[in-house]
Amino acid sequence: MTTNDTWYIEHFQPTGSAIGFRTTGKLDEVQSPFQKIEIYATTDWGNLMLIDGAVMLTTRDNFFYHEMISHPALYTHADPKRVVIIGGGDCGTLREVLKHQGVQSATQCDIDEQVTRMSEKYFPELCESNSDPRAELLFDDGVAYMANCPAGSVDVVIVDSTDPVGPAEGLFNKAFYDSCFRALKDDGILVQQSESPLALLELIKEMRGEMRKAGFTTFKTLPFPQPCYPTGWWSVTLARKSGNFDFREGDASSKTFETLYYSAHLHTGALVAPPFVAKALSE
Ligand code: AG3
Repeated sequence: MTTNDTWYIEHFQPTGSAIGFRTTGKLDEVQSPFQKIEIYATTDWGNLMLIDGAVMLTTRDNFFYHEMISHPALYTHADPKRVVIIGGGDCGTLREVLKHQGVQSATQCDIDEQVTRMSEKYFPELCESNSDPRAELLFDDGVAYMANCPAGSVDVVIVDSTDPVGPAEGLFNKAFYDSCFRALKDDGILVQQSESPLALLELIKEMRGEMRKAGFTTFKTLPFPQPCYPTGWWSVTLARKSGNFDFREGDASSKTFETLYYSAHLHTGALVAPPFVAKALSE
């Protein structure tokens, strides 16, 4: 062990813990009108993207998050054709969504074009589906985009945002969920990244509360490992107007595209909340 290694460490105040990476240099930095985006090269994790100091993704482990924010919702919906991604500027979620042949259109609406420009440069594999004719990339305010979506026009809304502070704050409240509810068809699904269930169960409860106020009635929080995020354990929360979270298990088992973490069995497992989570969320 040497003492002069350089590390990027994200300190996480709510849990008094940190996640860090050994870096070999800073590759880029841009201050956009919305946030500061930085890219580091690491010794073991490929490239690392930070937004305002918070780890967004690494080359090595982004697949956990991008697969779990996409496939459970898409295999829960009976026949998803029209998908909207709010945030997601690195395009990793878009790539997973477009693996589903039945999807006819996927619109990604991120407020910050610089996130996509950085991803194209430093995470090109995540952007490989950006030129798919079904993909639409918008750089606009996601709150306004959802508010203007025609009623009943969307099958799945995916909210792939940063933490609920700064530009993403408006994506965690009733007003935004009202728009999602309106835009979704009756059998539609809203799925949102919902932070660490170890650290922020209260936040997940509040999110669900706001979703409930907007009219959603059924909820499911799926935990999964995410080594690069605080506590190493993360979650997505699914919400529906009505209906359960049984999924197209046969289709998921016989899928013809590759995934690194997601599988029908992992999906089944993720539907089982650990007792302390189930208790806190009264599931
Ligand atoms: N979504 C970011 C989740 C928040 C991470 N939080 C943190 N490191 N404090 C990332 C976008 C990936 N498409």
